[in-house]
Amino acid sequence: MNKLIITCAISGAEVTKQDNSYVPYTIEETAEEAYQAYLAGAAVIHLHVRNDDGTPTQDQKRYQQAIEAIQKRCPGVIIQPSTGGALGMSRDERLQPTQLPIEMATLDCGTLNFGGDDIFVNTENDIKYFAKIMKEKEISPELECFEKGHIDMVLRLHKKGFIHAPLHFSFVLGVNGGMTGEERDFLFLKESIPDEATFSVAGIGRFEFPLALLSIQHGGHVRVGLEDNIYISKGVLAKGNKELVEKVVELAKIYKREIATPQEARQILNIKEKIK
Ligand code: KMH
Ligand code: ZN
Repeated sequence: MNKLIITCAISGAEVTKQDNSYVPYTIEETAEEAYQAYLAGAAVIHLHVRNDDGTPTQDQKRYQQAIEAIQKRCPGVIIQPSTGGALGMSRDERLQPTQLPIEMATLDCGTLNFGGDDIFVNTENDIKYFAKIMKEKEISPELECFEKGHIDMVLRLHKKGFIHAPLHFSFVLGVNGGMTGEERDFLFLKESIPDEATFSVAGIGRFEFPLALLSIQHGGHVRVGLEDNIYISKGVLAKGNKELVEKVVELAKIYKREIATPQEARQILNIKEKIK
């Protein structure tokens, strides 16, 4: 089978040190968590940045500092900044990291409830706007889909020329307000994308490892990390992103999936290399 790309979502925008003390805030903590994930086998770092007090920010300079620090510690790793940012941010605020010479970024493909009164807004026009900028800047979009309607949106916008191939989907399942992460949900989404598309799965909370295993079994890729899940097993906090990535590496052995290096990940995903 093809090699397995592990993405590590090291920080997110919502999870805090109160939830898990390993959630990185400072540039040094962010670089260290990325480094530990990279050593464990992550080829891609999905990146949100925080101010030192933990508040989420999409500030371009803060991203630049974090990216430089990560590149220094993790030679060749693919850095995938978030354009989702945190709830309530404007389009242009969210898009700031795309001003940097990045290879990949997330593209969130639809609006959804996000628990309580929260809504994560991604209108059709938002998606077109984000996709246009990523196309112009030759940034590979990771197409984050939280439910089936988001896949339909991608396919429609791809047909109309707004979203460019190659299509690389990320099924983010188990968000309170999105699609759940049972096996049937995964299979439905997997069958809904074109054969030539690639996909990764990010299971939220208790869905993280069962979905990782399913994706490994079905030739897909996997995202784990403290953004999505803070536990290594039921009730036991993970001692950092490293443990979560290590667990995926163990799961991969069950189906004899080798782990892709960052360079192999670039080939699999057809990413235009930008780092020196
Ligand atoms: N923080 C969430 C509201 C992304 O990175 O593109 C959005 C998010 C998605 O994390
Ligand atoms: Zn994210």
